[in-house]
Amino acid sequence: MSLDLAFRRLRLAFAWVVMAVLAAPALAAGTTLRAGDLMFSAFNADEDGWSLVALVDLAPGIELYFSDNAWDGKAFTSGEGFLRWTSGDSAIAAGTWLRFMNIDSASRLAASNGRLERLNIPGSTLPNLSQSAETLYAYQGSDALTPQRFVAAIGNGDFAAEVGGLGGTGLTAGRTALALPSGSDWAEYAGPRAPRVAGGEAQSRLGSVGLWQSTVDGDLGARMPNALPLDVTPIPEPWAPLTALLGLVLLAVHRIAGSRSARKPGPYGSLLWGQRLGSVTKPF
Ligand SMILES: [Ca+2]
Ligand SMILES: [Ca+2]
Repeated sequence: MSLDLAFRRLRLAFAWVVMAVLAAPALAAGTTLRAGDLMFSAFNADEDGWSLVALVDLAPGIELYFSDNAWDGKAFTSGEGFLRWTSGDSAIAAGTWLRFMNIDSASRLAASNGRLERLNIPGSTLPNLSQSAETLYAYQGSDALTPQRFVAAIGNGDFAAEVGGLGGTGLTAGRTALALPSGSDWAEYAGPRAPRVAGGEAQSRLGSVGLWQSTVDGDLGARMPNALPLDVTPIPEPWAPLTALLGLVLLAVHRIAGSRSARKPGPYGSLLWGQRLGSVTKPF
């Protein structure tokens, strides 16, 4: 391959990289969620409620299921409950704290955004958070019994198989699934909310139990979670501007070399870097 051709290909490759960086969406959007797009941010077994924080901008019409039944790797066991949340007609900005409260009460059950409802499914009963051996899942699917995308989980039973494991969910403890200390009846993320943190970093922080506060006793049923939004403004990758700058420098050098070659035709003036004396330079 001639030096000229290699140079052209290198310049084209840089152009593609620069365009890809500039065109890449910073955050996911739409009604289909990925693991970690929503993360648990508070858990209250005294109130029977929890909160989630959105790490991406949520389009209107999101549908999400919750269950405190145990997932055995292929299906949910029975005996506990199922809920469905629909986000409504409004978009929800990344960083928003979403609260789900009093889920054990048909009359007081509510959500800070959208609509929360209990589902009557044969074999299931009342959803009710326990302060031990509990796992709570958030997921999307064709119905409550058919999860297709697990989004997040939280539990105080170390995700043991008998209380609800992570097998087959695609969730990872310490990342998209949070294992609270055994016996926790109240817990809340207490780590940084600002300055801004990129979505992936926020997910890592929310999944790190070391950044949570928790208790194993007392009645904290009336305790409100801290709903201060999490600043998840995307931070550009540090290498992106460097890549763009390098591409521009390369382009400028290439054009200068081509210009000099065109102005000084001769046995030496038409040579580019590394070309042997006597080779032919093609203008470009
Ligand atoms: Ca359970
Ligand atoms: Ca339960």
